[in-house]
Amino acid sequence: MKRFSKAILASVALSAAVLAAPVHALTIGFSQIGAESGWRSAETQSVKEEAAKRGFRLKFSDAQQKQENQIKAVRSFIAQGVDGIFLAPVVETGWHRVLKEARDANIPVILLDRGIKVSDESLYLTKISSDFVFEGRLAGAWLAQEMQGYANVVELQGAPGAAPAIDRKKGFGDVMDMFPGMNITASQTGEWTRTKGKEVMEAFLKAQGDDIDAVYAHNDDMALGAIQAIKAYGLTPGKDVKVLSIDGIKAAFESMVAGDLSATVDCNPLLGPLAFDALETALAGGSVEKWIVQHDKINLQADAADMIDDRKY
Ligand code: GYE
Repeated sequence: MKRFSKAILASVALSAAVLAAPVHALTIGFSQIGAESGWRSAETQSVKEEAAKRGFRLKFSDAQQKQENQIKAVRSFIAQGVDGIFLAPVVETGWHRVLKEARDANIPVILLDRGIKVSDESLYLTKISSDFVFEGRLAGAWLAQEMQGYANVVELQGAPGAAPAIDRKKGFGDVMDMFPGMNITASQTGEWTRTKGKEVMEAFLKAQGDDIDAVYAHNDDMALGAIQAIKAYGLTPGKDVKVLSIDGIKAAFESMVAGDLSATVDCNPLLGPLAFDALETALAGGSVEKWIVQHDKINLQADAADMIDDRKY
């Protein structure tokens, strides 16, 4: 009897162990551009938190702003047989070959926060991003009204070749072209960072000084760097020079509360939930829109104090 009960106990224990074994956890490879801005760090955090929440294994790669590192990472994810790839493409071009390798391996690729230029849209499942041309137009419309149609504007562009830099410049320029009194007197990349934004603004001030009425920065980090340069030059941001940017990060709201930054256009970085929703839909055989567009609005200095506690990034 004793031997018999031991056998039963052993088989019960074995089946309990088998039942408790985790179902095959899905794996996602995430090729992130880097950590150049507060916005980018918020996006990374959103994806990592959502992966943990949904029980995905996450393979994360920081490309340090280099496309060749992103291509290497995507190839590595393919070789490891991941179930899906998230790619935040640092520039618009040069993706055809590696995305074809992912498609040939039947691995869905989701573009996060930026678009790419490819002739064959079947190379990626979907793009989850804002409409950067709209953001630029919204920024331009606010500035033209704020300056009553007359201002010398200097522009701090994002990194060359990046979709948001190209499109935010286009959108803003579309509106400036409607106002003969609004002139972009200088435009240069600040590479998305505070340090470079400050450096470029110092050069603008050296060249144009008090003639600068406004600064349009493609992201908050460059705007905050420019504000440091404006103060060091002896001018008062928000009074002598209006500073306007895009992203809507917490530090931008703090700057608006302090009276420095005048306005910032939202650009949602919390794309983790949307990205995993799209992937899970595709893996279950469902269809996904080619562009899951995020809708943005402008945030003004006068409202910042009431809004800052509710900001999610
Ligand atoms: O505006 C900037 C980041 O791709 C929308 O990249 C993103 C941009 C964002 O470096 O802060």
